[in-house]
Amino acid sequence: WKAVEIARMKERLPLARLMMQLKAAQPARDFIGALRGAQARIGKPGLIAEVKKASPSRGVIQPNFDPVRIAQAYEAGGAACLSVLTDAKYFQGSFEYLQQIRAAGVGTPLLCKEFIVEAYQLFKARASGADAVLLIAAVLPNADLAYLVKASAKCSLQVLVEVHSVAELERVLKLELDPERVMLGINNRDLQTFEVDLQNNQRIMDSSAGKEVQKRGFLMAGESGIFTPEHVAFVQQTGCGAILVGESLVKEGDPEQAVKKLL
Ligand code: IGP
Repeated sequence: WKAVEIARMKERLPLARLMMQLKAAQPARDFIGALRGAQARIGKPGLIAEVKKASPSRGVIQPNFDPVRIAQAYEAGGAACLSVLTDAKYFQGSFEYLQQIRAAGVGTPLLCKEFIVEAYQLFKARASGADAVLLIAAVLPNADLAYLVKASAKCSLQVLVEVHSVAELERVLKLELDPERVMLGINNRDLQTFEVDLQNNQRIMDSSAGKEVQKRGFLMAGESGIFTPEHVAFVQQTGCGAILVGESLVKEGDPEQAVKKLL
């Protein structure tokens, strides 16, 4: 195990070099603001469209995967923000996709979709052009969550904190999070069984913790398993002002049309 860890560390850019890249990065964009703006404009949840090649539950979804083409198509279709999977192990993603999309001049704010457990990954995300990062409550104890949220703010990253149960939302509520810099997402896919259940979205939003986060002004996103305009309407009526959609947009040959059809 140690040997594997050491090999992995050696692949890493030394911290000092990464910090130089971080300093040279273009200023971050307002991810949450873009979603709120879209929501106000179209009267529907702001769309975070996901650039996704493969997933553990579905295998390769997009065989001729071209991240820049997909990102540009999502933007042309009217997505408010993009999510880019960078996790290599389970999703065949890459930080290079983020860089390429940013370098191609895509203007919508970008979320780095990575299993983040330490600050190094935040620096890497920002240096690669991300404007926001995902932090998953299920894999982070509250002390780590609090630390990573603070560290994100220090490098100008906004945060999407993901929960998939009422218990996790109650835990997250105990942290003092700022609704201007942090939004919350409800993942309707069970990460153990991969099953999707949109009722989960309703259950969590209707719980007292769900009502409390809405009262505190957090932008809420419904995530996973959203395939039709009816699904969008369902998630919206639970109180979500944003949605995160991957598979149903990537599966279609024409991602621009897919976005237009969904909204
Ligand atoms: C998108 P879908 O079912 O539309 O492809 O789901 C997104 O919600 C999903 O990719 C996701 C995810 C995650 C992936 C949500 N949370 C955490 C990896 C890690």
